[in-house]
Amino acid sequence: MGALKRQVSPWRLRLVAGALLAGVVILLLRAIDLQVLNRDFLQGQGEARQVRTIVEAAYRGQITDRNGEALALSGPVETVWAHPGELLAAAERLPELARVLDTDATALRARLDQRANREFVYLRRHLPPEQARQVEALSVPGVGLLREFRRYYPHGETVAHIVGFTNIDEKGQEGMELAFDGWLSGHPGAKRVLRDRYGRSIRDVASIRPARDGHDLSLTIDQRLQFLAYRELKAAVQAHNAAGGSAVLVDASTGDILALVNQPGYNPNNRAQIDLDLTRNRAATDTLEPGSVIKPFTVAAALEAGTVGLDVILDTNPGTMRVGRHTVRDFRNYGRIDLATLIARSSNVGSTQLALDTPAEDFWRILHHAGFGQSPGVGLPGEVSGLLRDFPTWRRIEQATLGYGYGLSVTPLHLVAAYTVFANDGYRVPLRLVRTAGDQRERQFVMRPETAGQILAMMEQVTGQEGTARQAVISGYRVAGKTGTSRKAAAGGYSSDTYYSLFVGLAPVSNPRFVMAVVIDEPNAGEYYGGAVAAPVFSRVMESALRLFHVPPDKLMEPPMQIAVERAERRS
Ligand code: 59J
Repeated sequence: MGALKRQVSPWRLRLVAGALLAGVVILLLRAIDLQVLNRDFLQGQGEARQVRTIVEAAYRGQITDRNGEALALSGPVETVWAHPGELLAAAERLPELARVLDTDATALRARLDQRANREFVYLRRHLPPEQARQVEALSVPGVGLLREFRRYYPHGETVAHIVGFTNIDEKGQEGMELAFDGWLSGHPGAKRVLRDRYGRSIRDVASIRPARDGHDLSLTIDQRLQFLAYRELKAAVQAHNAAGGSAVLVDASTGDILALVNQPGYNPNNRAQIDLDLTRNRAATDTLEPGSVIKPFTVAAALEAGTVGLDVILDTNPGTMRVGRHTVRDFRNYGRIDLATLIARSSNVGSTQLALDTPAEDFWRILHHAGFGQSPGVGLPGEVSGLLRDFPTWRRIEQATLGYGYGLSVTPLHLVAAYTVFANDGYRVPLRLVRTAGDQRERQFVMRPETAGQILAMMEQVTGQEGTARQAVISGYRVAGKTGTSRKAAAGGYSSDTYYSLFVGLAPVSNPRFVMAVVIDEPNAGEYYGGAVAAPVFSRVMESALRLFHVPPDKLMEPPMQIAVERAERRS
């Protein structure tokens, strides 16, 4: 058919060509805009999906005992995290992921749905490396791994009250972990990494800030003695059905705390089950009225002030003494006694006479310099100062009861620190728990060397035939110390059936090497005298310490033992 040639007018042709040309120009301009002018912005947008800033965990320092034995250390673990959006986009993979993580797929799904518009969510923290490799092998989109550290306490319960523990983020919560958190923790780093679409890091893009590792902390503890003290204290608390107890063993000349234990205890590796009442370091935080273990200071104050001479004979008849409306009682009537007998038998009446005859200021000064009412300065969290009232406020009855250990409050740490005086010619040695601490504090003068030596000799009689603590003896070594049995303070006075049993002592007498305090709280199985309940713990742990440190014996062994040794020597 004859085509009807359509007439295209030249103006129209030009119009179309012009429009096409304009289109090309616009496209070109847009291309230039994208490729050149807006390039950085857009490229950044694209990469934002792949580049992540991640935290680089810092390595937390170890806590060790004095011989380098690890008490707290951090091991590498892997934490699994996810980008909820990306992972939900691959929801069909959730069941296999849940299986490797030991969780329920429905619960996992719910968790992700709840957090769908976040960038980061933990799926499982602190996995062992083998399990983490399984997660990695699945290559599930949106799932990533993060290197972290987990704290382990190889000696568990035995040293828990000293070391303390961290939370899941390795932040110190108790003990040295808390007190030295800054020193141990270091500083976490941050870096930018490029991730592939499975959430795996492919390469580091930039380090924003490198992780700075924490420092190690070396304690004065000897873990071997710590374990022995733990075992003996626990056995005694159990045997006497007691509410609790503490024992502290120190090096007499350096003040180094070699063992410090409390009952009840806890396992720091079971973080989820830690009962806060069990974490208290009673030796540093719990005060008590010390009772008779104060008497050596009462006698010392009387000698120092010149109230009495060394050869004084005190008349304690009839075994009771009235002070105002209060009656001071002895266990039985000791009659006329010298100072050594006062200590050996533990006369409340004799102590009261000395305390009342000594000027308050002189008595106060000895107690104050011995450290009572002041912080022991060990640096344990919650460490308390106890209470010793200033002498100008003392009433007569207070001065009397202070003489046999009531009306002041102390911790076991105070007692062990105070008794270093008798091992160091009258100077108190400050206690320490950290070996790296540079600030060596000065010794405190408390009493003249002669007085300290005289009291030490009296305290040796406590473990003698006539003393209250035959059970503190150690074969081969001379032992000095003081027992105490104190009724616990109760509403409106003193309980008639709950007690603290105490023993504080040192050995060997000829050149004291160790000082130890033992406190048993509410023994409840019949026996409750300090000599029967606390002294045996002292004796067992002290004997181990003397032998472990090869301290030369200073006492002839009892004949049967001597004969056995000689026989053994002849045989070899
Ligand atoms: C005692 C006290 C309480 C406080 C008394 C212990 C007082 C007192 C008010 C009766 C048990 C008891 C301020 S006893 O530690 O004298 O260690 O081997 O608790 O006296 O006036 O049924 N210690 N203990 N006293 N209070 N107030 C003796 C003594 C001591 C022994 C034994 C038996 C008390 C020899 C204690 C021990 O030296």
